[in-house]
Amino acid sequence: MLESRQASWSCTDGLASRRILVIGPPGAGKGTQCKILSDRYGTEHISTGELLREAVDTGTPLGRAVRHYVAEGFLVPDRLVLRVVHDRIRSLATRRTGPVGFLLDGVPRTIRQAEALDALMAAGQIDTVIHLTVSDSVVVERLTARGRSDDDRGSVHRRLETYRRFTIPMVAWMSGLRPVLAIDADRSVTDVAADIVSQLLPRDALTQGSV
Ligand code: B4P
Repeated sequence: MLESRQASWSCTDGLASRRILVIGPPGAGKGTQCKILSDRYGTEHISTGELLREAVDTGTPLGRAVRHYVAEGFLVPDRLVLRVVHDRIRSLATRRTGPVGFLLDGVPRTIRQAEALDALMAAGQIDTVIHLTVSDSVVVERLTARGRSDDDRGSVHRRLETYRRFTIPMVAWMSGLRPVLAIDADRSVTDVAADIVSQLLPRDALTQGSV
């Protein structure tokens, strides 16, 4: 279990010490928004999609094990994703002396992943969950325009189906444990980012310009 070094966060460091989960369908803009927040507040960005793609590109044993799942748009088995997340959070915790904050992008996607994350971080250690929502037609439009190797129509439809089958029930389950902040991601990148920031940071911090 990751030690409980962060009882609360302070608005003086904006979002840097907070533990924020960002979930949503493929193409909702999880990576896009996490990059904006990370650049602006220095919060560590941990993207399971990026870590898995890196492993595939460099041909590690993990990469060879997950290549087919990522390319076809299937969920990578929970135990492999959880190992990746566990190792990355551990390595952050050993590199940092202060509170360990992060934006966890694209995980959890199943109830099992959510349970394992809670066990890893101890109760209360995830302080915010952001759920980016967007319609299927917008997802298909964005991803076919992006054209990444796993963005062909078949893969995009499988990813949407997987999201409906596993991630939506996980969001419902998680909502029973902690607040889940639903953000309409069918708006411009800057509007979505402004909405997230205004919901995450206290109004006084925003008006005093301390963030
Ligand atoms: P991800 O890497 O998480 O998926 P993604 O499609 O890149 O989604 P994201 O929401 O980050 O989209 P982005 O910001 O890039 O996962 C890829 C694969 O990894 C999965 O299919 C799965 O196989 C595996 N995987 C990852 N995590 C896993 C887990 N926990 N368990 C099991 N398997 C896992 O935005 C997409 C496009 O839209 C970009 O071109 C962007 O410029 C554009 N865009 C973003 N916001 C916009 C906006 N507001 N307006 C217009 N365009 C926008």
